[in-house]
Amino acid sequence: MIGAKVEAALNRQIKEELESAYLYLSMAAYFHSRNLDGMANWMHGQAREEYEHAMKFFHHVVERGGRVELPGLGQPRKEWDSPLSAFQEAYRHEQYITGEINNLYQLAMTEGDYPAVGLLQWFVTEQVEEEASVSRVVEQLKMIGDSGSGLIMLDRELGKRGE
Ligand code: OFO
Repeated sequence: MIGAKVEAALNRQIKEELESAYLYLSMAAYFHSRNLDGMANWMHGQAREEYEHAMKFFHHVVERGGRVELPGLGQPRKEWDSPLSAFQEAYRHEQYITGEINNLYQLAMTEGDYPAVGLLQWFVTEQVEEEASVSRVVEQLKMIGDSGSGLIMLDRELGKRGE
């Protein structure tokens, strides 16, 4: 049986993961509006991963005899100044989520909840990859600067995600 504190914290994280999916979907819509369909594709892939993350927490709570709660999601931002500023926000968001995962890990340790620690260990590792993949795109966009052809090439590459 899951303890009340960890149950509440994992429920909060389900919302965070779904809001992450929502944010990335909003970024996908922004990229479609800029005719950058490859970047939109990359964000759709990201949103799907976030949904899967939410489901990992969801099923953990259910399997441990807890009760999943689904409060309303916040409305994500809709516009960005440039592809770079959108990806920079995605990177900042991942850093924020890493902090949340680390806090959850700490809580699960303090509560002696080892099944949750096991689940969170997966997320600790996943966050390293999440940050690295977004940071890579941010750095490439910085290199591209104002080059339209560079942007189109990167858009093509990011369009291959999930192929
Ligand atoms: Fe769920 O990793 Fe991104 O937010």
